[in-house]
Amino acid sequence: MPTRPTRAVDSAVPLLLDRRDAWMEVTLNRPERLNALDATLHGELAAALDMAAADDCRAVLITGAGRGFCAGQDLAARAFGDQPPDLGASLEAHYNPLIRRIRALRKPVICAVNGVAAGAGASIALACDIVLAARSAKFIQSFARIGLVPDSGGTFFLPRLIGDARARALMLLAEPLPAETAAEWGLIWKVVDDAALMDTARTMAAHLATQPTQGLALMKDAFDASPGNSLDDQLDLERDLQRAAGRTPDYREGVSAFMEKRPARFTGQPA
Ligand code: LHQ
Repeated sequence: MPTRPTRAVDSAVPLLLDRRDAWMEVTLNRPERLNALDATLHGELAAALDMAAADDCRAVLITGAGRGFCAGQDLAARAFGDQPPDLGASLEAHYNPLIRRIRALRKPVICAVNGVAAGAGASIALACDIVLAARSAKFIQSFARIGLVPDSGGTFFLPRLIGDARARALMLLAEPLPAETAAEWGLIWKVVDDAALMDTARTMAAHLATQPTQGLALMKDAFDASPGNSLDDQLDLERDLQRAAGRTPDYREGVSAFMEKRPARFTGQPA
């Protein structure tokens, strides 16, 4: 998989990978189709995320080239034959593994939504840990416009983030949600001016790459388990996760740095 300068638009390469000091930038790069996903891009994205998982990078930033973030499935790639298509097979083969790969990463994943995020493209953004969006971006649950149901975790993430009433209406009406409203509603972390998006996202990725990576991964475990847990279950889980965090070198370093009144130098190493 080639490594290219991040914002170069070379549509012959559907995914750009840029390994920075201790973090990785992944750019969907089919700008002429608003970075819609076909089988090739899915393959490249899966390989990039596997690389990020195995690599010693400590944060991942996902964004899109051109004026869109991702328009979901490439509809031009879905030829209709005599028989109705099995879209479930497509989810099983590509989309569900993609969402699982993002959620399983043991390092923070930032999404910089540079433009429209539609269909599964919106779900990909919501699967990330921290979502920043350009002020001009919008989120569209566009499935109803083509007779489909929201997928790629959309019906999991949306009601949890913004509540059932707003999630249902967004999905049934397929109306675009401006990035500023998405932030007001708690769908995403923050909106920034378009021109500041990538600097803001990269500064955040560089910061997270200096943080206690193991502790952050354990924190993600707590959030992932929370919706299905009772308070008792969650208290037990926090006990176990804190036990694990307390055994990491970064806990020792964090306390030492505090006591010595100096900045911590976290390594992200496991116990
Ligand atoms: C596209 C696409 C696109 C191809 C823009 N495909 N070319 C999972 C499992 C299996 C199957 C089905 O789906 C799924 C999950 C899904 O993601 S389903 C949802 C699929 N996505 C959509 O329905 C969104 C379709 N796109 C749009 O509604 C609009 O393009 C949005 C609202 C995203 C942006 O609108 P505009 O800003 O007005 O841009 P545009 O429509 O003019 O698009 C620009 C170009 O990108 C255009 O090509 P052209 O050659 O005319 O310039 C579009 O055809 C192309 N494009 N989305 N998904």
